[in-house]
Amino acid sequence: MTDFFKDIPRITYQGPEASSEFAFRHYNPDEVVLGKRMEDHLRFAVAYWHSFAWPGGDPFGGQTLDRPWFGDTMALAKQKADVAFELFDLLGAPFYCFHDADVRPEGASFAESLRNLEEMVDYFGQKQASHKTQLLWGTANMFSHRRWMSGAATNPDPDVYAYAAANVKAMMDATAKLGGQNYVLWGGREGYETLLNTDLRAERQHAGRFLQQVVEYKYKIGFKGTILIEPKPQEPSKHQYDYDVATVYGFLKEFGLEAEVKTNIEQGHAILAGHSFEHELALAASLGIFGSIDMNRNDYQSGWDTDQFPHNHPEMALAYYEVIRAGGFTTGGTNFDAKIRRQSLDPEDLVLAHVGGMDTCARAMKAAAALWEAGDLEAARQARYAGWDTPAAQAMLKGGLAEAAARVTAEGLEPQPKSGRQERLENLWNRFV
Ligand code: XUL
Ligand code: CO
Repeated sequence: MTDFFKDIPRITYQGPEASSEFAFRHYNPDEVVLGKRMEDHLRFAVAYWHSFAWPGGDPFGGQTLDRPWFGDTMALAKQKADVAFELFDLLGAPFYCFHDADVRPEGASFAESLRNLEEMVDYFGQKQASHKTQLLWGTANMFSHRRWMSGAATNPDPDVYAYAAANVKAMMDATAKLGGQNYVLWGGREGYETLLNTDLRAERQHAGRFLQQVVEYKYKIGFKGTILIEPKPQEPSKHQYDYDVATVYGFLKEFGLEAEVKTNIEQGHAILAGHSFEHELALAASLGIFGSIDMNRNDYQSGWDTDQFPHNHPEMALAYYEVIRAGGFTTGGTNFDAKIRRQSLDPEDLVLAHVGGMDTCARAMKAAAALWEAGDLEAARQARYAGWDTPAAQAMLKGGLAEAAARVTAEGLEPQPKSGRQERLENLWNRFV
């Protein structure tokens, strides 16, 4: 045991009237909603990078957080892991997620970095064996070190492509060894800064072949998890290739991967792409590529990827409604890709940020589940499209344009506009949140 969280109690469900700050008011892991325990619906994960590796910097200033485990030795990396599992225990979190660079010191060579990673994977394996918390997903950080500045698989330098392959292979091996349920690829610098020096076609071909190699390797090692792509439109690159769900789907189709790869959709990334979170979730579900979510929020005024903890449950209810409509998570879950603010120095801040995030999501999920159970919204949606249930309507989809057009004169069609009832549906929605 470290003493980092000393005197902070284990967080338990105490109901909305709880008097302590250190309590769940809405997240009751054992409460059954839509036939499933809340814990199994939400599948919360803590993100290692924000909570244990981030020093508190912003574009104008450096480290504000002073953590006893900061430093480049294996002993400190293990201390960090000890503290991480203590937080997971306090929260009762079922999952965590990490990048290679979050957990091991960078070595002087790839071989040394790999040895460091493998030692940490063994350490995590021991921790997982004696704790509840398991691995939701692993991923490779191919954006922080200067070698990635012009991209990883899309780098003009083929040696960097090789280095990217080595990193992803190592992290897929690590994820498989730890029983991870997914493997995530977020194309941190897979994009461009200026078209003046960029061959879009070559970079796309290399990214597509790289992803095929990832899928081939998944089968080679018998990894049972899901491969996930995480869309984001910009930041750090000016333009990222995995812009949004629609763009990712087109990319997967081009390289024959649409049945192999799904999406990890992040709230803040959806907003940066000019969409709502629920739009991205609904679109992915409708395309059969919904996998998992990165939960957070951005500051709506600054336009930066500020990765804050969610605290707006009516907004999140719209998202969880789409998760429910999609049939819920299978291998995916709710990963808090969220960090405390750089002024939030205390260990309590780190714990309570997660408590608030988990409560916000639980409240949202319960509201969405109640509306789903009531069925009014789905009934209204079905009624709106009911005209398509007729044989004549279905026949139009089988025949050609001329046959469809012939109905107009043959049946004397004169379409009558019908109300979309938006405000009535919004009022219905508000009765549940
Ligand atoms: C960056 C981001 C990453 C990915 C994993 O915006 O979301 O943390 O989730 O690399
Ligand atoms: Co993310």
